[in-house]
Amino acid sequence: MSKFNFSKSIDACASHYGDEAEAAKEYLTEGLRRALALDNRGPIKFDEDGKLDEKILDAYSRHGFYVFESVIKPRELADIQADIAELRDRFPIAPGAAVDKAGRKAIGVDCKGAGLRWSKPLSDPFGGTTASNGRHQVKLTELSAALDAPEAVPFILSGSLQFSDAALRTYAHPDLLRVAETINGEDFAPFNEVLFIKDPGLGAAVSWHQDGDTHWDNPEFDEGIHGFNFMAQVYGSSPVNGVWTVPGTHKVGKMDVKAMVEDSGSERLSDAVPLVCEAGDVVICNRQLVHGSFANAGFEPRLTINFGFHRRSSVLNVKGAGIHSPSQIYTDEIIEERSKVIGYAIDARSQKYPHEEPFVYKPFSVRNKSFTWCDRARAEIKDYNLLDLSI
Ligand SMILES: O=C(O)CCC(=O)C(=O)O
Repeated sequence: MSKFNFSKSIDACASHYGDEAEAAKEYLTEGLRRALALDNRGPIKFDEDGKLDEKILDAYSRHGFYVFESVIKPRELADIQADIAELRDRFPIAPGAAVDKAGRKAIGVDCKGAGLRWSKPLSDPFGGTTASNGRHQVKLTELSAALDAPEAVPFILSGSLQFSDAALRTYAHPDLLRVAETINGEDFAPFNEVLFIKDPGLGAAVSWHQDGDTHWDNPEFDEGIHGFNFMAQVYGSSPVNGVWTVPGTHKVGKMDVKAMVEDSGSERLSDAVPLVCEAGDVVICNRQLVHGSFANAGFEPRLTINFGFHRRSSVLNVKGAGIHSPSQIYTDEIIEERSKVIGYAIDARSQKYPHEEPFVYKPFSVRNKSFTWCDRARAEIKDYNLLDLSI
């Protein structure tokens, strides 16, 4: 039997869809089967030059995503889970509140950058709105949460590296940064980092969309021009609570998602598959891929540590899209300033895992720049996400 058995959650989730319950159940079940039949999952492998294995690169290019299994080992995973629990204890008690549930100053309350976003349980807050330059073209079905559900639940935490040391350390995972180096070049640049929080019975949907905003009409357009996200799974990811993608759509430019929904006869896009993961797996997901997630009406939690990287040429001297941070032209100086968090993360990771060989980030090593993670550095990265390289 497969290690992935979500039948109880699939039944519970499908039952929220009323007349469409059977269709939802069939879609979730079939999607799981089709996802597991794809040839895009397994451990990270490198060739003798230290580059990502060619077969993995081919599968990533073909489908637009790849599930790297068991990247985060049990010790690190336990550290992340404990850190996230502590972090959540420090969230404001409600939207707009200044204190956490213990009456302490809550995280992010004095930050200028985007911080914690809340949502109505099982809603779709972005679908069919102008949020993020209108990239979520359709509204997904909003489901009814339990009568005792809170009015608003934590949904997305932006600028997450300033709030979670464990997320900061994972950001510098040497294998993941080597993947970023193979795909985006040794001068790769950061993008942005968030946590997606999808608690069972509460987590909201993120309607179908493509992430890129800037280069759709660029004569140099290709499948990698808007970069990729790593999606590290803290508790795993299922057809019910996970992101779904439409494989191959990262290659074909800007898509008409409304037409895709019409062609499929419902929001259940016919060619989509879910990202199916165990805790500790990390997905690499092309930002141009059509993707989204349904409201989590199942029993398993999902929390994704999202962090993306770009090719330098995609951001250097490019005007930002204004989605993740205020729009401006990304000069060399801005990119260098935003990249500091990579240096701090590598040192933070070395302090915790001194026996691991740290990643060497070439843009700093060629200039003999080094970084030390300490209280001063922690203060320095406050609001670092105001410089997210948003394209
Ligand atoms: O994690 C999710 O539910 C949505 C992720 C997503 O849309 C993104 O990373 O762009």
